[in-house]
Amino acid sequence: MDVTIPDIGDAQDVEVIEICVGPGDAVAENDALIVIESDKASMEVPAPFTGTVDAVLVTLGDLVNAGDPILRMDAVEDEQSAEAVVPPDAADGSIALPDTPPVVDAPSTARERIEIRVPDIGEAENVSVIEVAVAEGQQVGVDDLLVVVESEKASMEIPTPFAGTVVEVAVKEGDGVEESTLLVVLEGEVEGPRSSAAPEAEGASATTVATVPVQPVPPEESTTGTGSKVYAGPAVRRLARELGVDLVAVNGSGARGRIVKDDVKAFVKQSLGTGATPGIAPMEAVDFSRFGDIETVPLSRIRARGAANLHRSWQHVVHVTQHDDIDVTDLEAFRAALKEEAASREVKLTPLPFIVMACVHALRTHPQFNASLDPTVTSLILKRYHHIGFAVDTEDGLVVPVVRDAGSKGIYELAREIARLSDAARSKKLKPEEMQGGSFTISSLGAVGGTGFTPIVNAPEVAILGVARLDTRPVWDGSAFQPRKILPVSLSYDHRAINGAEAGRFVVELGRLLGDVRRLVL
Ligand code: CAO
Repeated sequence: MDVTIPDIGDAQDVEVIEICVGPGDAVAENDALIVIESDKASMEVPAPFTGTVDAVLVTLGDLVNAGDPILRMDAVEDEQSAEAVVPPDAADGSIALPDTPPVVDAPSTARERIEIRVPDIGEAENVSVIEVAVAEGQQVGVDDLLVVVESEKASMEIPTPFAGTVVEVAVKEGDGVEESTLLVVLEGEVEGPRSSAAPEAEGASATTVATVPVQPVPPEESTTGTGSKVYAGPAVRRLARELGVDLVAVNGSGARGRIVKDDVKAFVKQSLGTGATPGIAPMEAVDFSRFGDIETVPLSRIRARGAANLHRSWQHVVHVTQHDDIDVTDLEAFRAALKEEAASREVKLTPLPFIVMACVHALRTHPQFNASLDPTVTSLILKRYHHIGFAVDTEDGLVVPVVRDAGSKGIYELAREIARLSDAARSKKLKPEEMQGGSFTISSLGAVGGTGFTPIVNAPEVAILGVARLDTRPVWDGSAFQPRKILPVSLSYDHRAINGAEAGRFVVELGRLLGDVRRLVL
């Protein structure tokens, strides 16, 4: 049997926001099948009978109307008498999705006292106020939410049809209400139409009283729009969707753990304050002094900014790290041979300028490593320049100056530029433009130590080379162990832009170049 969307009043093109079952699921009568949501309310469509879900005919985001089939169910034998279209009519189960503003008439000119009362709620029982969204003295605009009420099966927002000032809030969360219960009194310039209910004169003042009929609460058979896992009303769900908050992570402070708007806002605020990702529960503040002596040291501006940038890269980039060992025995012999010459030129020749040069060569033959993804991740922007950033460890934190046009520089020039930029970084004299425009980064911890690490890509670049400490190791040459100088490297890359095989080939190419630096002149 096809289960269809029941009568949903005037509402049209109502969105499917949750699918609670899948093919093969056994469901009992009244179990939630899907959740739909209009502008003003969300609600579950329940199973009309006990049975098994055969096929789900809608997907998330579909817009549905009364009568549209949503899924196919096999009924359990003795339940076969159930109607195919359920609930069959308004008397026993239609869902009134409020969609239109209150019907009011008779324009008004003076300041008015407007009473917002609970409208006709059919035969709904146990209707209670679950959220009071305004306070006395608060200014409200047309359609601002005033109160949310909930029956056993449906939640319902009551917005204001007029702008004005809240002069009285007559209910509080948890109050039981029924038709005509006074909820809120507003005072304001009523420019729009007014209640068709007869205005009454307010004895104590010169204002007019207008009783505003608001949208009906769905009848008792309609079901709550809160979904199966999260207890929140439609306005809260909408706010959460707009802010990208997963309500599962939010603690509800309302009655019976219901999530209210303030909970969502507090969650986002806390997430932003801690740099956490919306939707992921932020780290809680811990009073470590309970466990022993502590000292709180503020982060330097460079460290704090670096932390934010690293976190952003960590979240956006799909990191993979390719490790390899490069035999640099010949390079080290060459470097040693150049020591005196370098000294006479007043240059300190470390392995880094050779690594920079080798990287530029490898980037020329593997241009996808010298690139950035566009923010929509639909194209790769290949850069024809080779500006190589390198991480400098300073007292205030990590700084990444950039060697411009590294491919046009010889080894001594590269060595001089690296020394100049690292001195400037450590003495805080780097100019902003000397830290911009990098197309690939090298992070060398060789002087510090370690056998390997996973550097974080300096986004929007797509790759970074980590260099660990070179060491003399025994390497088997086929007949004996030979002492060889081995340089461990770790290439982290953005897997969205680069495949593993490409990364493997890039590192092998680096090995060929650093293994025999004569190749750098080819
Ligand atoms: N293995 C072994 N020794 C190495 C080496 C390596 N991979 N790389 C450099 N060395 C040696 C140098 O040859 C030099 O030796 P001598 O003093 O005997 O000549 C010594 O270590 C110090 O080198 P250096 O640090 O002065 O120069 P450099 O060109 O290697 O590096 C710079 C310059 C600025 C990159 C470095 O000083 C630095 O700050 N590194 C830290 C980077 C960092 O913090 N990265 C982590 C960031 S998180 O991704």
